[in-house]
Amino acid sequence: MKDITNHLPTAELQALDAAHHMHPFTAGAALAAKGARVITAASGVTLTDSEGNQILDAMAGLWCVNIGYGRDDLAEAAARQMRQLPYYNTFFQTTHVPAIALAAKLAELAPGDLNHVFFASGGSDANDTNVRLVRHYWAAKGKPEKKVIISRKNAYHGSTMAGASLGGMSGMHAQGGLPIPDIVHIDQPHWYAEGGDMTPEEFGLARARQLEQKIAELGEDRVAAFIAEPIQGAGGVIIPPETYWPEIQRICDAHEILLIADEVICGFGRTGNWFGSQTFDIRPDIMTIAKGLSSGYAPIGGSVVCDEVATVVAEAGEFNHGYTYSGHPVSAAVALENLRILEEEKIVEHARDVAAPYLKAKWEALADHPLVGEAKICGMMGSIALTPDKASRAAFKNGPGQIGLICRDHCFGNNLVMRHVGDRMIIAPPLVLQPSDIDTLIERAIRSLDQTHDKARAEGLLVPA
Ligand code: PXG
Repeated sequence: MKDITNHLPTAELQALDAAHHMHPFTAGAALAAKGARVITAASGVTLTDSEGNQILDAMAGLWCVNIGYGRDDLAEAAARQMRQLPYYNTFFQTTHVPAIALAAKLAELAPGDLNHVFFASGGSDANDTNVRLVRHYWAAKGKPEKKVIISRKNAYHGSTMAGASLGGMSGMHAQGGLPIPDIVHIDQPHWYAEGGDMTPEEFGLARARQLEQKIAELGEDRVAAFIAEPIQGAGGVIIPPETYWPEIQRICDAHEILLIADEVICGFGRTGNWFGSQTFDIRPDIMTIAKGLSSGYAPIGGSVVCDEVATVVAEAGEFNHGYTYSGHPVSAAVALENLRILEEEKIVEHARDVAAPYLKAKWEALADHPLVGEAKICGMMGSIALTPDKASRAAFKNGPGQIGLICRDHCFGNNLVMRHVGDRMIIAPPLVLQPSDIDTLIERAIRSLDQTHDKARAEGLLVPA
């Protein structure tokens, strides 16, 4: 077979891709007919594709490249570790320095008494760990029936059997026999779409109190944990009303329910603090981490666990759980180097004090666009809702996703990666974004919104549901 390199013509790469590569969350036949965009290189906040386009990546890859692309120090850290010790496991009473150092560093960074780390390869398998861990914890405390986990509709917690079951995506539950038993879902705190005539504050309380109602319905002695993202990411960057999290915290405390904060997207600076739990004053018993932990340079995730849960599990004998790559030395070394850079270069502070305030002012002004019903942002994750009727927050008559997709395609055409979730447009750019990048981002976003508006109007699509 001939070498497959960046130098092959795009069409040839696309044909090979279509013939052999199955893409995640993709309609395979439709993509094969169209051809995937081939990304060949990246630097800072900019991607290069096989046609030479320079694209501003306002999604930081898949919400993960927090420190930006092209950092040699991370490449060096990986190469150094590969030469020193490319692999060893952490089973059978062995350990190694990268896993030790990373666990200790995470214990230092994580809030409260979250002092213990169980490593995984990403966020999905870390959430699988969480399901087994919390059930095992309650069983070890003599309460084996305390095993139901409450989650939320339209949550995203991964793609494994447990991760997708915890998630509340109906399209995922419809495939492959999900959810697994003893996982239940309450409604999401999505005021714009579901809040009706309530104020956001009333609605936040009402949605939080569904947790208390669900606990009462199931019986407190059956509920192990509640899991939630501080801000729903894949669901459409849904920032909950201010009343929501304090009430959730009160309910978990009052009913002896473990609180799992899924920080896979919100962690490592995304919301302007190290963790989303700090931004919303949440005191989780367990945090799920991945993505920004290594800025996506190497696959790694994990569960950061509080003293009480870790101690009970440690004293309960063997926890029959683990992955070949739990604490993989190369991934751990890359993650450590990433955390060093985030700290030493004060990138979280840059996001909080420089990039986020500048971006917020410009992002929120998008709400003035005729196609935009709301524009919300927290730290470095934002969303706008597209609507045919601003006053009523109406959805589009043709159903969700049509206008969002048109807008996403215009963004691509304008060299901007801005995603759509239904008819919400979302961004989560690298934290190292500078004000001049933000000007470019907003300029391209407005151009894309204008083009979408023109097309939707011309085709008679601006009809409220
Ligand atoms: N929890 C959260 C909150 C996530 O956002 C996972 C867990 C799973 O992590 P892994 O590393 O197993 O993928 C995620 C991942 C999207 C999209 O379309 C989002 C994610 C993954 C794939 C697509 O926005 N988030």
